Amino acid sequence: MKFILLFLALLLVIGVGVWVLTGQEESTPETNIQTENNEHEKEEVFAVTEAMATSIIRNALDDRFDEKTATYTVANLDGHNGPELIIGAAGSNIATILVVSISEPTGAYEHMGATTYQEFLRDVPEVRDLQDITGDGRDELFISLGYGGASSDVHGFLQADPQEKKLAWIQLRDPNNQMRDAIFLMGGSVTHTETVQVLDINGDGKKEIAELFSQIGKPYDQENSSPSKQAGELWCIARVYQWNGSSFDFNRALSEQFLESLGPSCAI
Ligand SMILES: [Ca+2]
Ligand SMILES: [Ca+2]
Repeated sequence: MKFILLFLALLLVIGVGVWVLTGQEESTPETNIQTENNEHEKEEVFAVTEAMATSIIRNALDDRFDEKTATYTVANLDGHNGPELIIGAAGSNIATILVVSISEPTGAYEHMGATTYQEFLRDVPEVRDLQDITGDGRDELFISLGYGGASSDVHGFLQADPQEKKLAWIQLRDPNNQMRDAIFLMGGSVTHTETVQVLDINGDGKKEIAELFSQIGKPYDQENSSPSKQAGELWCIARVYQWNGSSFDFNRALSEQFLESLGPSCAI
């Protein structure tokens, strides 16, 4: 009798063992498929809905900034792991540009850098263009920092560093050899206009930053340090900045080349 009980107990143990092993074998392929799906999802670029963006803006901005007037642009600044959101917002004399990386289609995000500054004009910053101007394959941010109507507007260039989670102004070396943030305060009037744009002046496939001023009357002494030419009633002044690996440096030869390439009225 004892032997029969032992035999039955043994059968039970073997049975349970086989059932567990079979169950594991069956579940193993499912686990693999699950892992593949997760990996696939990470590489997937998903759509950012307006509701998702609004919710992120509300969470990401602190109470110094007005979330209702905030602007946003969807970008891919790091080349993987889903889209980034570039948010521009302003408060009382203060404005910010911040980048968050949206890691999941649910709207979960990570902070990827921010720059906060005193407002130049009472306006909300907004992305004007995303372009790789440093030639490393990653886009820089060309931002409108404020628009003051016909008389003035402000633009700036920012570089995002996804690894360091930093967002910093691109550095510029001006004609007087001074380093400064790549922020351009453009004045404009009937007698004076200024523009800033990204162009390949010398056709080498790399982008330069070009400033062009035109005004009635000969430039003042200080502005004489930049190449200028007379075009009818107008005087045109050009400043071209070339990337040197860490900053955009004023380049006199390229500035002259740029001026020469312009038509009689200094139009591009
Ligand atoms: Ca770049
Ligand atoms: Ca070039």
